[in-house]
Amino acid sequence: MKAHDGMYIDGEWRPAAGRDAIEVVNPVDEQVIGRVPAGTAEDVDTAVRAARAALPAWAATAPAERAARLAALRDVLVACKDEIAETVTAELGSPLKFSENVHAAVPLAVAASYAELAATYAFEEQVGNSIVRQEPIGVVGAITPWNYPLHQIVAKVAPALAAGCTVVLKPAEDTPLVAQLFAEAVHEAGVPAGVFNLVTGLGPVAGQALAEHPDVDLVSFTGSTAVGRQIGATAGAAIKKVALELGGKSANVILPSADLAKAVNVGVANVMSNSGQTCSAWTRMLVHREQYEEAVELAATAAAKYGDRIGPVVNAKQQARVRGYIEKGVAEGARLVAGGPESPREQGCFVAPTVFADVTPDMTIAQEEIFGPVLSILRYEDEEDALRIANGSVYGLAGAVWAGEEAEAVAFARRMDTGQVDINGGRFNPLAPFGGYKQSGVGRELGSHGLAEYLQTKSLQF
Ligand code: TXE
Repeated sequence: MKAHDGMYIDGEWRPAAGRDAIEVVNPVDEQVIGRVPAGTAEDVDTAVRAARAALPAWAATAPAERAARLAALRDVLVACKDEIAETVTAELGSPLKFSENVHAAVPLAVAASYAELAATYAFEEQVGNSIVRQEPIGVVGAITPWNYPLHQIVAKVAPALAAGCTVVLKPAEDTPLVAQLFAEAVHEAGVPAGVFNLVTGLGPVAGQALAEHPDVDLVSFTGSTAVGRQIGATAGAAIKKVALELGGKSANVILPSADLAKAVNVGVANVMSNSGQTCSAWTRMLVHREQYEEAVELAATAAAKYGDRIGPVVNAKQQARVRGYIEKGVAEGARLVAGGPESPREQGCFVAPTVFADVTPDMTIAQEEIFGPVLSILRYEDEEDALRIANGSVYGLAGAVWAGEEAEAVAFARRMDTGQVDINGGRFNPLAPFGGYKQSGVGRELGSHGLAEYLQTKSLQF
């Protein structure tokens, strides 16, 4: 795997301030596949200065010019989509087909959507006797996780650039290689020097330095609730805007009128996809008591078919964490019907696709984000009970409802305290806003709502 030994700052690869490096490990065989520099506060400061210096000119470019750069970026990403998929597979461990169809394909759709939105968005409008302008918020500090490594980057950088902001990105330490590939693509797309900068490094060092930097105007973070809380507190003290995309514990509500087999099978696939490392995964399946045993049997059969084909989780720490949750589920009295704490392979960070039945809403596995291939199936008495269970979470990121008629599912979805609901399966829409209610976060990503996060409003009265 190709790895740069520098930081991408002000349009070029520069040596890092310190000598420390981060080893990138493939979780399938736990071999080191590359090394990237571990950035320090000094690297972050250099990058923020470059972003600040580039801001006035970039903010003043015509939206059509920014749209052209984003379209060029999309084209470069299309040209290297195989390399993107191979890189994500190497550092995240996801099966190559999944990397091609999701990890490489989704960011292309998002980049394309922002190339279009940059050109069509109403950055200025007449309201009565005023002109209301949407102006870039300034220098953005973007901190991203490893679970959808390129998507998370593009979902922040593309709208920031469309808005006229400049960016310093600190990607996850587990998946820095695809971030370096992205920096190369930005360069090739002709984005001016300093508009996008990359500092690789550890969260508590480079990440924290970026989140606390006084010359960063907006911090956009995706990751754990614990770190999000810390970043939110720091930003609050500095009266600085933040966008936080945090954890989830989404409910998949199967109403009695639904096609049960379809709902269960798609539900299991949703949780196992990306080895369960999806913040919006439908990790709580809610089934009516009369259909409960049938659903449990269907889910156990579906999960057993996946075996180790879902790929490993990202690293040994996450593997231990997920296995700890599985052990806790057993200890708290849930019924294990597929998988379990033993790894399906001797080597690598694999976790068996796991299904728990007889899960009650108060159990740890029904409340905390596991971030692994683990499904909890809960029983409900009637629709009101289902709603109470679905909304009985500190999180509110996503969810799903299945019913015989779409209208019935929509009526239920309206009452869910969550930012996004898939109706009878749903399909990804790069223009639909994504983000959380409650402790799942602050702000929205994707589409025009995602662009608006990077803008501030000025009104001129005549
Ligand atoms: O997250 P971290 P981790 C959840 C999921 C997972 C758990 C732990 O439940 O099991 O979090 O994962 C940077 N200041 N999600 O430990 O640490 C870090 O370098 C500034 C959900 O990997 O939050 C990385 O770039 N930055 C989630 C990013 O934060 C800091 C996706 C995320 O890492 C920092 C990932 C600090 N003090 C995990 N500490 C989702 N919402 O999709 C770390 N970072």
